[in-house]
Amino acid sequence: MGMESQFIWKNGELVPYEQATLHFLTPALHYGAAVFEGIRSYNTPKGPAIFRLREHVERLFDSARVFGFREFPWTVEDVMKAHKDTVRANGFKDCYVRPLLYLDGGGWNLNVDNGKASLMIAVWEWGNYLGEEALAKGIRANVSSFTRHHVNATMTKAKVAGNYANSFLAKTESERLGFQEAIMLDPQGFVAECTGENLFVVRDGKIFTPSTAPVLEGITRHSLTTIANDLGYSVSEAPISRDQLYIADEVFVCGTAAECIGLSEIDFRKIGNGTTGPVTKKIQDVYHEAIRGKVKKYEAWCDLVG
Ligand code: PPE
Repeated sequence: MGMESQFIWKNGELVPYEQATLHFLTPALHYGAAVFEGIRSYNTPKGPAIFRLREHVERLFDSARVFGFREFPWTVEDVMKAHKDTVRANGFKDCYVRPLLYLDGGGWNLNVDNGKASLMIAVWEWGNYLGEEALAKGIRANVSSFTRHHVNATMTKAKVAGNYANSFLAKTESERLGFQEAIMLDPQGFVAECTGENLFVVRDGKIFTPSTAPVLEGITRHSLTTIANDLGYSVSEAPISRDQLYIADEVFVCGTAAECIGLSEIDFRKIGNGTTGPVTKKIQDVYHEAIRGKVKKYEAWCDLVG
């Protein structure tokens, strides 16, 4: 995967890609003491636009607050502008955008207050996260042998870098077993989310998703819920058991990187017709139009880079 770009935004200025480096003794690297976002910019009829930029930047700040950062020298508006500047400077039409707010200089002794916050923003061209065939055919998933975080362990609302050790365990196991994604259960045994996506189940024309309590409050989850409601589907939050996945008509997962992808098979059991189901397809189609600024009522989700 080519992650190169011309510039990376670092603490207030755009620096050449090669210069966005860190010292080995940056505490964030040793303890995962950093928070991040995954954002995408898409080309729209009015030019490149960052999808739901404000919501992502607000969640970045929320993650920082949850982790314990108390001071950072930027406002939400500053950081939104920094994202646009970075996308514009690199000239990409479609790209993934990755801000990371990390604990820098002097943060040893496991106390956030002993370090300071630094922020970098990178962009790169990133195609379909779950593979080129995933869109039409769906992907095969397993239920992970690893449990998702307990709500009072690592704080599931925050995209803390260190939290992703749990995702690494599950995703590596899943791919080594020959699947493409892992579904993780919460400590009570109910379906939580995937390693980098939220999850929805369709049964008898109704859509269900786990409550946000133990999972990341996905922005794509919110967008798809809005689209599904506008298409006339009811979407409710409900506890979902492992066997409810097996007997669902459709299961789909969503995230900024993955977008909206159906699951064709879970734990060697075919889901529905074993490909992207009809409800998933309808929602997926509208989402793909919406992110590219082609649906009037969702135009406000596309923040023009200018
Ligand atoms: N749950 C998790 C654990 C998660 O990481 C993501 C995003 C989501 C749900 C969906 O959130 P949202 O993007 O707001 O709809 N995962 C990001 C990082 C993936 C990665 O490999 O890194 C993403 O999709 O950008």
